[in-house]
This record gives sequence, structure tokens and C-alpha cells, in this order.
Amino acid sequence: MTAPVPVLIMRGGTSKGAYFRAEDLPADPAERDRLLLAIMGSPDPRQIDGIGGGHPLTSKVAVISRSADPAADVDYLFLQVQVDKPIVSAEQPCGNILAGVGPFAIERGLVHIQDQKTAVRVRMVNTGALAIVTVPTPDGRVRYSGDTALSGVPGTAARIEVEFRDTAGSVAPGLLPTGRVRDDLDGVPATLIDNGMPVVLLNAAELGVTGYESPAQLEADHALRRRVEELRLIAGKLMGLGDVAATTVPKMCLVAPPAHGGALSTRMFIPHRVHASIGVLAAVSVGTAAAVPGSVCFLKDLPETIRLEHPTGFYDVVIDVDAAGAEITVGRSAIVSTARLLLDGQVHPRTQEEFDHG
Ligand code: NQM
Repeated sequence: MTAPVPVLIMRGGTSKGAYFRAEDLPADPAERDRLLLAIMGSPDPRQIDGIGGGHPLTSKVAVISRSADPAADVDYLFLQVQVDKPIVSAEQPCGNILAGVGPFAIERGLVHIQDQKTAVRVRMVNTGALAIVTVPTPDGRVRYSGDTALSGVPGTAARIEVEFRDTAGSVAPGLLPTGRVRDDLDGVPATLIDNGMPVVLLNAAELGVTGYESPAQLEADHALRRRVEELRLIAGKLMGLGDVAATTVPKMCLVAPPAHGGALSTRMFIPHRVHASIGVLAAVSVGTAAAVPGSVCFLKDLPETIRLEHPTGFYDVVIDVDAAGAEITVGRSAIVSTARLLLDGQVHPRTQEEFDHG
């Protein structure tokens, strides 16, 4: 029998994940990943024998420990547990799950409450970037309830502020990994960018769609999915990421003019399923592209708060980009999120023998 493992299940932004203290998981990455596959119930499209939700947005893991970096309180390693493949990937960060890392660090006593609000300094292990997650902590404990609405999440919750630093070239080599603002992907103009998440931006119209389709409609279009994947494989090589066939980056973002008063409409392939809303760091990368003249989604009069439309509403990002001169400089970026503690308990993973008997 495999020993039960202490876990918090939390909604972080528009995603849901299992949050662990690093010390509660095996130190050896291969052993850790085997255990996480068992815990989440992968590989299985329904993850029926584990706590994953059968979708990439609900098959996420955060591993958190005290940080040795004086600039950070905690280290946060994000792991994407693939739903239907026995793969655990550390290649990408996740800004949605990050929103729950602040509350987790406080709940588990890794960070002490400071006042009405507690700022948790998080080193994002996947990329080395730093994030400050500010959590409401009146009455000496984390407050989860509040009046902040997040498109894609029913109801409201307490406001969590997240500020990102050093996100340019998080996974790819540089903000514009090819050194160009615009590339040609097999005849399709594209902007390849990484300000926190490697993203390939394409105008939806170039692929014969409007960019206002629902995720289900886009996922049902097999020719489109094949074409998006073809272009992603080309882009991965150009971005210095090598063969990306088995990885979750780069993400593919179809952009279109705004339809609901925002700055830009987006549909994000992550990379095979279509996001129900938009990833946080992916949104930071898209907002940054909108500020760079010559990009496929450049917006001349960009407001300070960039409102990105997505399938279930909108997402606001504030980005400090100076693209006026020859050099593009990127400062901090900020977003507002929410998180909620759903479960504090122990998970009982299946054993390898039980899985092998299936
Ligand atoms: O871009 C999904 C999510 C994400 C990533 C994905 C994210 C981010 O929404 O920072 O949050 O793109 O795989 O959880």
C-alpha cells in the first residue's frame, strides 16, 4: 500500500490543482512524477482513479517549499500532469495555480501573516521569475470570500494581487526568441513571444476562422487542430524549444478584433485543448505583444489596463513595456486573481501493481 499524502486542493484563478509541500513527496523527480500520476489518475481521459478532473486545467500540481533565495519566501514548482499520457511536465509555469500558492504558504505555516494583507514572495522554479502574491489576511487568517469576480469562475471571492518580475524569456531564449517581431510560419504571419509563457500569436482569419468560436467548436474542427499543431511544431523549433511534439509549450493564440469592448479577442490552444478562458502568464505575453509595433496584434493606443476577451469573459493585465526605441524593455506586470481552498486532507494513491493489473 502506498502511504497517504497530505494535500490541499485549491482553485487557483480559473484552474484547479493539488498543492503539496515538497517534503511530502519523493525527492527523486522520477519517483515523484510516478506518484503524481497515480494521485491524479493519469493516464486516463477521465482520471477516474485519481483526483484530476479529466482536463488540463484541472490536472495541475504545485510543489512548494521554503526558499533558499533571500528574495523569496517560497519556491513553487509547477507540474502539468497530462491527462491521457503518463507524462508530468515541468516545462511551463502556471500563473493561475500561482494564485493559490500564497494562501497555501500561509495555511502550511511557511509564511507568517503580516497584517490585513500578507505579501508572499514566490520564486517560480520552472522559470526563475519572481512573483509577489498578496493575500487578504484580516483576523489573522487567510480570507477566501470576497467580492472579486473572475470571468470563468462562478460567483466572487477575495481579491489576490499578483505582480510578476523578470518574466521576459521565461522558457524561450528572450522576449522575442527569433529576434523578430513577426515570423512566417509556412505562409502564416505570426508573432513568437515569451513574457512569462511562450506564445505564438496568429490572426484567426489567417486560419479560416473568426476567432469568436467556442472552445468546443474549435476542438471539433479537426483540420484546424492539425494546422495549429503543424504551425506549433515549426514555431517550437524557431523559438529554440526544439521538438515540442510532447510538450505543452508554446501555446497557440488565435487573435481577432475585440467584440465586447476589450482590446483584443483571444482563443488559446494549451496546446491541444482550447482554454475555457486564458492562462495568466499567457495573457501577460499576449498583452506584451499588443504593445510591440509590428506584431500581428499591435494596438497603437493601448490602454494601461489591457482587457483581453476570451471564451468566458475577459482578463485584465497591466504591463510595463517600452517598445519605442530599438530595444524593447519589459518591467513588471500585474494581474488580479482569486483562489479558494477546497479541501485539506490526505490523498490515497493507487499502487503501480493495481494500475498494471488493469
Ligand atoms: O498561462 C493553462 C492555466 C494555464 C496556464 C495552460 C496559466 C498561465 O490557465 O499562467 O495559468 O496554458 O496550460 O492554468
